[in-house]
Amino acid sequence: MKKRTLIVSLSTFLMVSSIQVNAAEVPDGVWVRDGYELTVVEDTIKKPRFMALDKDGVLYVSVIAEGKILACRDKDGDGSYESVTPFIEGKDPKSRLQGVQFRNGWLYFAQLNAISRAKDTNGDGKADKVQEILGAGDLPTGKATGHRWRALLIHKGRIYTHVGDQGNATDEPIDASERKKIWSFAVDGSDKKLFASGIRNTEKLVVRPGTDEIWGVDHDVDMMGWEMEGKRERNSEEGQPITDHNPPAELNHYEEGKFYGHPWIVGKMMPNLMFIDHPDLMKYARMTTIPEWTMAAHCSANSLTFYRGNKIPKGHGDAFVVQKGGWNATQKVGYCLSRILFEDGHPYGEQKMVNFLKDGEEVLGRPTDCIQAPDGTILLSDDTGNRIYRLRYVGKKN
Ligand SMILES: [Ca+2]
Ligand SMILES: [Ca+2]
Ligand SMILES: [Ca+2]
Repeated sequence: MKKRTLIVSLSTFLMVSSIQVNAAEVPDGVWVRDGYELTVVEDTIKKPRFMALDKDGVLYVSVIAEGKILACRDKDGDGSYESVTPFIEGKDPKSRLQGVQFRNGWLYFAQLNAISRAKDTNGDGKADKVQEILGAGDLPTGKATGHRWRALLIHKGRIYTHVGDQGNATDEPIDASERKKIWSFAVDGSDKKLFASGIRNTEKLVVRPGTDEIWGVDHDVDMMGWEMEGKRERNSEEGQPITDHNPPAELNHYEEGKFYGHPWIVGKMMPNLMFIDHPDLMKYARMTTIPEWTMAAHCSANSLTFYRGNKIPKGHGDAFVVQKGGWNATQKVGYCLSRILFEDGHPYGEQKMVNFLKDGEEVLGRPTDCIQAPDGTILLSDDTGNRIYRLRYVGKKN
């Protein structure tokens, strides 16, 4: 990590020694779209995952590996966070504490087997009132295998969560398990309802501005062509011309009662090659709702936020998507923040905003989550480079 040289007198050092001096720079080689500025606003958290802001601008960051949610404060208002303290701690890393959302004074958080909410009632910055709303007996989980990150959305009195596939592409009747589905509950945990099905691994659900529409990005299957490509083990030298480019990652508009194809139908109504002889393939195709937008295969579209601000020209209503980069393509793909352009409620184009892949080979970061800050900037976490970045529109340079 490149650090600016800090020259401080001893007295200054003693005065500020309790405050973390945040001086990390963006790694050389990270590409940023013209007119935008990328800065590091936090670099002390190891493996930051998902983020939420409260009404006072406190940034909450989940750290799965440490079973914590950290509260980050920008005490001097310069946009970077010099105070990082635990808000929630002591959770089992295996419980995959990831999804966070702030609503009505509570920080809601999702784990593999629980959805809970927490509040700091005595102003010491740490949660002292924690209520489990849904526990292992209430929350559909299947077993603790496969995709273990539970999406979380609180919207209009309902809690939504997604329970991912227990494997890569599990072929079982749709109603045989509670997996591959979005479930909803009343905010007190009662009234469990199936919302949507045929979804492989959607880690975040968001509402499109001005609507009640629920959207998310779905990681699609790995190794789709391996049987045809003769591959027997990961990263063999035999090549994978089909798998490298298929199937695409999806941006979906999830609607109640709809089916999104997984595992039998991928992308825009293409059969999953693993199930080309499946007797029910056409039945599933006729049921499938296709993605609103598709992204590069194996880019690992991990999370998204809809832009509600007015600081990015024509940005209101566009979706920003983090593509973390995956393991299953021969050439590296993803490792970027992309902007999906919307018009009349539907996507029509995609722009790369930040690229953490240098010369197609060197990985300088793996963006994990993105959210919009009230000042109209975009925050993105990087759980591999261990940074939180801010993307700001600064105007076109001519
Ligand atoms: Ca600051
Ligand atoms: Ca407290
Ligand atoms: Ca799909």
